[in-house]
Amino acid sequence: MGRTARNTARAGTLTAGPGPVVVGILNVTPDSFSDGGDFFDPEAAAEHAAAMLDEGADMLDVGGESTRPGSDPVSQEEEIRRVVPVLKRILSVRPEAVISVDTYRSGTAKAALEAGASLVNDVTALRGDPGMVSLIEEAACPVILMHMQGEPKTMQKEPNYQDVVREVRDFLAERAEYAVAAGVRLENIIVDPGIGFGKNFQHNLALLRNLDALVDLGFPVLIGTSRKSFVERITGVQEARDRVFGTVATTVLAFEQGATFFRVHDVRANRQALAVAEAVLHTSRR
Ligand code: HH2
Repeated sequence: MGRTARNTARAGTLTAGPGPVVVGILNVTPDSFSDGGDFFDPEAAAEHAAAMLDEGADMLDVGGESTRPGSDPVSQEEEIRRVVPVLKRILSVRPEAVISVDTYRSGTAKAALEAGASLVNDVTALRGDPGMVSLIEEAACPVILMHMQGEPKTMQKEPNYQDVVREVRDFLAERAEYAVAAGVRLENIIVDPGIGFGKNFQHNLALLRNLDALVDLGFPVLIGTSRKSFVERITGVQEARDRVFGTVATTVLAFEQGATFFRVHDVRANRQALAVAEAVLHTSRR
């Protein structure tokens, strides 16, 4: 078995397990909302990746394009140029690392999988590129299907729902059905409500309060709340890097409702909180 197949199998183990799975965020971008420019240099990126693994990350999510509200897309060539050297560098020092590539472009996903990535994090849930679903099916790798209303450039202008929880749940169920109809294996699907992606403050809170409705779909649920602006709205903390305590609260609440994957910038804090939450909840179940 080649390295990619081995790492894909390892990613499958994370998907099948009870969790919690801590996903360390690595943005190889000049403009991400909280860490833009910090890890744009491949060496700095690889060092940060190793640090997150040492702090207890189970996997890493590497992205080459910011999808923050108002952001502009980059070209596929540029995205590949940012992501692939970093993947190679991380895997040369940490060959066992499970890495997802945060992209909706099949060309970038293909290049990343060839470089040793194990799964794909698609914020468009396979709507962004018609070639993505067949790539996932052929690679037999896990895929994260995320809900987003609109697109990053304009998504925060006027998010609008009748019933945000029901609409997000129905969307994720439909996207999972689409993937399965195209041959993607059920056990390779992870779903994500897409906190902050075409959602206002109340929408985000409603989703976090009712995550169990998404867990009921039967797929592992990933949650991405890390340092996001709803934490600022609640706490008044303007500096994104300082929103770790608020983020940790969301991690614990989401874990209690059955979320499995936690996409975070601050690995150490979230890992520690999850260890405690896990111990308490497991004890109380006995
Ligand atoms: N959030 C961001 C990016 N990718 N992927 C998933 N599946 N879920 C998320 O919630 C999610 C995501 C935005 O956060 P970040 O990567 O820190 O910022 P930016 O998009 O500015 O790079």
